[in-house]
Amino acid sequence: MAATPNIIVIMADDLGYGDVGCYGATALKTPNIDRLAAEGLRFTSGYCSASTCTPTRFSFLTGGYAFRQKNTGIAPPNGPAIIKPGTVTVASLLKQAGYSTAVIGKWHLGLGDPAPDWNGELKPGPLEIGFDHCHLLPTTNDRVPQVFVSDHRVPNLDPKDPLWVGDAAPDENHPTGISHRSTLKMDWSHGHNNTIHNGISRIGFYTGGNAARFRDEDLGDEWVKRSNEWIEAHQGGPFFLYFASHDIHVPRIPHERFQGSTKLGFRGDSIAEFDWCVGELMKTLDRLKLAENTLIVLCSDNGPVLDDGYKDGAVEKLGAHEPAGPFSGGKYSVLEGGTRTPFITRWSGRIKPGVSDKVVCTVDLAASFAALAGAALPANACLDSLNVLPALLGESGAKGRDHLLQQDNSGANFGLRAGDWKLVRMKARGKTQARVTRKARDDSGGLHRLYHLPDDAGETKDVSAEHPEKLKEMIAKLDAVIAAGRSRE
Ligand code: NG6
Ligand code: CA
Repeated sequence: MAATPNIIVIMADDLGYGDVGCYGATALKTPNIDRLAAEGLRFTSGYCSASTCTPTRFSFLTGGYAFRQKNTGIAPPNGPAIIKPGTVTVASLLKQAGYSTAVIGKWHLGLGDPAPDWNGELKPGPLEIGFDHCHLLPTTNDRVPQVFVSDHRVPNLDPKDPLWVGDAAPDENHPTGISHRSTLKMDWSHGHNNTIHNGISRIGFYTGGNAARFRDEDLGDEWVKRSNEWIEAHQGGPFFLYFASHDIHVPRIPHERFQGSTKLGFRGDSIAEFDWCVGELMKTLDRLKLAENTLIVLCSDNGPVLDDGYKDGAVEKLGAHEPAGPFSGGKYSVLEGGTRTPFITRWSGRIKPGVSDKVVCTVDLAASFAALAGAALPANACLDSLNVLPALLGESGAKGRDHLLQQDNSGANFGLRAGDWKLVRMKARGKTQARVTRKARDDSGGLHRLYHLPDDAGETKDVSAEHPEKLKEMIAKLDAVIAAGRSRE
């Protein structure tokens, strides 16, 4: 067993705590994720740092909370690279320690400066912040354009059919989800009614690049194929692969072979597809005899949502399934359901299988992997990333975080988890709240609320009146972490 193992971070999109079997789901089966958990460590307090995609991915890569930086909210189709070249990232730290590094899947952190040059060189991007290779879906698949970005280019672009991407329709006859609604193969429910591709209307407009466009149904297969090729080519290691699945984000269009495979509609079928992807990666490691030499971390970029803009049956077919498990809130929320997600580590032969209640977060992976790889963490980088490696590896006596800030997309609402206590601060209300469980929404109640998680995991009973001292202490702690500009010493 090598001291510096390969590392694969498998990040799901919008996967909730209760969406997989080993976290309690009974309405569908996730045999591969369950196997990963059975062979590794399943965290019951594993978090991402934000309840939407872009801020979580920003903080995962940079090791800093996104609310500390401007323009880290959900990135638009023509958004520039959010992480500036030269920034210390989890990838640059590992690269410096001798790792080969790649990101395959959804990016959603912007490309180019001041905007992506779709027909030219797409830089800066991942290759300017520590990745040797990338094969990307540039934003999310409900946003235009439906093309891949491989290293600095859109592959298969025909120069005679240039790709144009914009915020407004190029002309008044441009077909949209509004003008051609009856032709759509999946109808929209809110937003998502601009340019149509593959029978699905999206956010934003584009024309051209037809030879470069992909089919939504093939995304999962593409990520697996490309990842397998890259792992195989770098099997001598050490390597770091960030596998950024688009499942189970909208539009949920799993491959035909998964459509109808669960009772939960396309949302459940996309979970089945994601589970399949996890299984394929595990198979590759087994085939190459790398399981004992590879640390896998499985996590999600935010909690669950049902109707996120398309009529895909997620609401109607939910039945008794609880996407956020026992928690309230979900995507867009600072309640536990927004950021507490499936979080599993596996390193065969090294991590003793089990369950851990230690608090760990995706923002900690940069400092923890640096420690694992023996890379020096500069004093002024990755300021909110704590080295929780012993907890990730399940070492006895290991501590997790003693506190964690959770943010939503506004960057103005916060959760503070500290031990058994949870403080919620709601400054910005009612913009993007999503009801995914049958429990409380987080836009009702006062500015500050206090919950005692062991008795009230669902954050339904504000106990701030009963515990004024604790409330004061938690507010002071939240203010202090924000004001300090960093979490680690
Ligand atoms: C929202 C979109 C939602 C989703 C989200 C980003 C609307 C009404 N809602 O603005 O559909 O795309 O952005 O999701 O357009 S994330 O997981 O990438 O953060
Ligand atoms: Ca997401």
